[in-house]
Amino acid sequence: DRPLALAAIDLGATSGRVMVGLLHPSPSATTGGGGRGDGGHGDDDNDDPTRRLDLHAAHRFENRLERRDGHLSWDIDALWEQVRQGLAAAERLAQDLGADGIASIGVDSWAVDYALVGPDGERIGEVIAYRDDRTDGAAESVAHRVDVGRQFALTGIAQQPFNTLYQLAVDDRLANAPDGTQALLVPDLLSLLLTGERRTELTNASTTGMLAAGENAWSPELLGAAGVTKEQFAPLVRPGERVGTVRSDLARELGIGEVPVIAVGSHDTASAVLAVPAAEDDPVAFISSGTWSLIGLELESPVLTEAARGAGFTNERGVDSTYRFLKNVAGMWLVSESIAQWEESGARIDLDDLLAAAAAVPGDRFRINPTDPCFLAPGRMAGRVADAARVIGGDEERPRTPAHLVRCILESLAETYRDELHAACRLARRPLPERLHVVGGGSRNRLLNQLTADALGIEVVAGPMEATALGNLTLQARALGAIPHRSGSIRELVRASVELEVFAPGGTSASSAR
Ligand code: LFR
Repeated sequence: DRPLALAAIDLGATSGRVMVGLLHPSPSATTGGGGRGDGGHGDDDNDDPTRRLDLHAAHRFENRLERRDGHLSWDIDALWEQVRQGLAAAERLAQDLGADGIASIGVDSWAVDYALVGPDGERIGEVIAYRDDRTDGAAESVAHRVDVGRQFALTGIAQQPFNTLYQLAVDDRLANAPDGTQALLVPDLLSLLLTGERRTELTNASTTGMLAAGENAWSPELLGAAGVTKEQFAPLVRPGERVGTVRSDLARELGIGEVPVIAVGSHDTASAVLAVPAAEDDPVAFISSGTWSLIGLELESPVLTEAARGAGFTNERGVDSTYRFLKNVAGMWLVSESIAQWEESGARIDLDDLLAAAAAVPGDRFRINPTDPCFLAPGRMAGRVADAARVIGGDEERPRTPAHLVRCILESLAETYRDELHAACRLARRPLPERLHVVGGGSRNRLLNQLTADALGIEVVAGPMEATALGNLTLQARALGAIPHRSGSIRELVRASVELEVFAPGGTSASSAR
């Protein structure tokens, strides 16, 4: 029996990747368990706790913000070219690994950003990035139409300057666009390029700030506040449903099959939290740690109170009707943008060396507030962090070296995680959970994990690092019927597939056996 290979297209703000997930047939199926010779599709005989999904990188590439037509934008044509190369590489890799090629594809990326697509399917203009300053003042003017309390009560989404709602409200291209033009979120644009089908995936749709809380429908009032109609969006699709099939000309060109494109949690954070290796039930406490640190609780219903709004919390849709009650905290962005500044002035910085140096310098000297929107824009980050740093100990006025500055960032993050997790629990009326799961690229940061465990006084479970790709792939596996469609099956598969490291308060860490 051959393994089943699935491809995840996973785009982050600083890098993208096409990953292959390889799901081996259940051992019982290969020993001739009878009637299971199809590689494990479509029946509950696949409910085998020893099954694993192995991750293989087919293609990695950089992504960066660029100024185009006067706005910070994404080079979407370059990303599409990398995705195509990645899919061709994924097919070859899948075959080398003994599979029949890739059996399906799923796409996820950062949230909120969109392309305008004309009725002919051509993109209109650039994909402007959420860190662009065109939204300065937009939230305030939308608030004159629908006040902020009502916006939150209707959607559960925090009023962040970059929400699609505010981007659309100031998008002057819409007025001149031909009839039939639609806004497609970035993963939905890629799914359109792959299949020719237009859909709006639900988890990412929630980040627009226009989806009605608790419903799979737009809020007419907020569409109106943004100056758009529901016809300017493609029909909603739930994660796990099929978007379409890869266009035959594209399949031929890339040497891949005409395989299904499956809607996954196309908001990267939705896929990452799906792959939190939790055995516990609601509420699961998590940090999805990458460019941003998204910290909060996974819940079965949104928290729509005025107190939650006032505290800056949001209720984003998750896979399987879950809600992520969370706060956006500037995460590794603070470090990566500081490194960019040092490198511009000629330094060569290795992240691991920098983190080791940060661990070696004294702590408790400086603090910043990593939830302050002043850190949203790119540029001169090390300087801005040093300017913002408050002295809390020692006799230096400013963090002097990269190591001191990074130490300040990480200690500030750990304390913010503590405060925000406590706030989330208070607002959702839940006790502090026994452990906090940290997933994503930032979960490799051992100093930060330890500082977080110490600040919170609870266990920090670090990993998987590639949670977003794993959430994307495991949902495809379930949609194809290769793992059972029951609650918990995805997280079980993740737990069987990854190694985790546990950080206990007070300084000892332990690796888990698989
Ligand atoms: C993380 C993320 C966050 C979202 C921000 C902007 O990559 O998707 O969840 O708030 O980027 O899209």
